[in-house]
Amino acid sequence: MNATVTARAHTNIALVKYWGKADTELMLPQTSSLSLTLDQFYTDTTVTFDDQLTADEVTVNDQLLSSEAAKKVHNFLNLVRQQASRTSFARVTSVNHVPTAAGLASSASAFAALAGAASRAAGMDLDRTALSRLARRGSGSATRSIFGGFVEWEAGHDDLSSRAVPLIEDVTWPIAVVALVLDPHHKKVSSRQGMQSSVTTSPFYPAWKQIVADDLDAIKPAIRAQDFTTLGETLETNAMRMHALTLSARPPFSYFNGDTLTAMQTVKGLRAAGLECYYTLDAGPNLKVFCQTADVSAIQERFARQFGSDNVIVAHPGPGIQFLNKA
Ligand code: 2P0
Repeated sequence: MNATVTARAHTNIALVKYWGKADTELMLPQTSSLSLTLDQFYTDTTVTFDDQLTADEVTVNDQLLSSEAAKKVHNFLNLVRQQASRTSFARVTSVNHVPTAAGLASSASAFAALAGAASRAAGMDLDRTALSRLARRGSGSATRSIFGGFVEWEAGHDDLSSRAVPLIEDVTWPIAVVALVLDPHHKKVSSRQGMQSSVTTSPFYPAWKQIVADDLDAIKPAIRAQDFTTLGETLETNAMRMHALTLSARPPFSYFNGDTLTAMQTVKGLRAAGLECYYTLDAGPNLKVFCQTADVSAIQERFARQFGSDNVIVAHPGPGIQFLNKA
């Protein structure tokens, strides 16, 4: 009897970024990182191992992937097969739930959901710490999406010690993230390439490692104390310092576009007008603006006027991995 398992994992936004690997095979990061799991963006993935299959079959959003496009998934399934002592191929069906056309889908939710569904379908019963270590092998940021709320990925020094630890899973702090879709297209420089280039060519990289350590020391007590100003100032500065690694790489590159800079100015303007909010952004131009829920309508309205209401999505803290069926 082949088990079919469906898992749901939400994406996360890093407040203290992961930007560089120490070990590309084991996917060990150069530094720890810290994120907030979000409720609005998630992936549902169903996996069945089937002796009748002659290759892994991967469907994403109703489209069957070519073997080239499915390579990362196939490599990940090889790892699961090895750990579970299984040989059969798998049928993987994945649906990304993103409120608008694109731009915010993420390898974090994808590999977290795949780790959960594939490991259970292969007969393993991993706890969430072990699941976070497995998800890490698919994509670094997926390590953190196993847990809900505020999550730290402890860098560690080997496969066992590099895993996610929840800081506060059930977030009662009334905060929100206003996500701006400024360019829904695929990024030109992948995170994987971008961070590798930053590690090997930016002269600022050693400073970045110290920055992350200091920012983690500042942000964890701020989260526990619900100190929004320290949280916001730390996450905004951390994001800009991460992006300074791209600008200082050789050759230099950037994920910003014109709208990114315009939206940053709007955040500053909102702050000057007494609406406290702070931005962060990842390996793409789309800004995510942190605010307190009391201010969210006014901030959402401001950005809707600027970029169109379809391009403004409000998210809140979200849950960790869920299994939707086990039969
Ligand atoms: C993060 N990012 O901490 C950082 C900030 C993007 C900017 O993790 O190579 O898709 O699969 O480990 O996880 C995006 O990189 O890269 C990312 P891989 P991943 O969220």
